Amino acid sequence: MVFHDLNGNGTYQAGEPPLAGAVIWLQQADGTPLLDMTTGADGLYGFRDIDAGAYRLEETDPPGFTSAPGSNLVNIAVSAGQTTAHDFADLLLATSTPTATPTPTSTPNLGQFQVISGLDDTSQRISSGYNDLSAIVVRLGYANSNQLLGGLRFQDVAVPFHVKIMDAGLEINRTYHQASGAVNLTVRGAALDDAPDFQTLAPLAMPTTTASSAWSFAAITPLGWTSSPNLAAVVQEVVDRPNWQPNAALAFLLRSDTGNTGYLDAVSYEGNPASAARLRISYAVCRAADIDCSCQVAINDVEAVAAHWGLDSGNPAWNRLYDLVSNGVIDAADVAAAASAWGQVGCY
Ligand SMILES: [Ca+2]
Ligand SMILES: [Ca+2]
Ligand SMILES: [Ca+2]
Repeated sequence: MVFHDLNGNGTYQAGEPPLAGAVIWLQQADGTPLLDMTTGADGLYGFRDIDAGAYRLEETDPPGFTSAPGSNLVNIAVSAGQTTAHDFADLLLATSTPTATPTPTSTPNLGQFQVISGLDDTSQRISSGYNDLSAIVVRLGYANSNQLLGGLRFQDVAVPFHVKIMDAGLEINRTYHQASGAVNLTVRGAALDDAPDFQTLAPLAMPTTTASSAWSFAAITPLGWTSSPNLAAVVQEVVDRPNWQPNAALAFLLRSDTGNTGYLDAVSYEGNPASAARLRISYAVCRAADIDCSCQVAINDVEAVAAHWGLDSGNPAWNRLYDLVSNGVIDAADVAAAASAWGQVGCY
């Protein structure tokens, strides 16, 4: 018989319910299958007219049940003219709770920043190079026969290295939008560890991130504060730079798409500091060994550390990310540290 082992002692007691749906295989002693049957509501199974000899019985648990380790496979001896009985004791599977998807973090860290200097916002004409640093607006789009490259720089961006950027957005306060058309921008970050102001390095001279995001404005539409689409990929690329340090400056470059025929104006720091551009970033902090910042330390993280074994800080492929036991070289201690963190889940 197959029964629900209510008290978990492995043997049948009166009152323990029989189980339907268990599949019992009769096998030769070497495991070769001979016969099978599935239990009904009475939980009973049986095989008749078996030659004397050594056999095995194997149970497949009915749905929702499990068995003590090793108890699903038993050796039995059948003697001529005798009946051999074996009961399979099954246990109710613990009600499965939904598998928790690793949650990056329940309360993301949030940083909010604003342009705090007139040298930190500007509009540069792409063909002439004229850099309009001290205007009372940041003009974006097409004007004066030039497509424009806007620059917005934020100081003291208190976002640590090796974090997962969940969301990032620019906000500008539009005061004017020329009626002639939509303004479509491509937003990139300055690919710099600590971007200087736009007098020191004009927007056109700044290297840019590979990641970009489109930001489009319909003509006119309500003016005032306007938020960009999610720029997480752009910000991620900058804070993943091997030498990014928290409280460095982060600059954005807003390039007019070539099809633009009009422009919009956003308030600059010179126009009104309270209405200067803003940046908000929400992020999760990853465990040191969670190399790819997936909020879970998995085999790929251990492999990533191992793949850099032997590198020291003088090597161009060096990244402090892999130097878990910080001594300037990726060695066995770093791989061991990653391996011992394997399985840890979560970000902060
Ligand atoms: Ca300015
Ligand atoms: Ca990971
Ligand atoms: Ca090390």
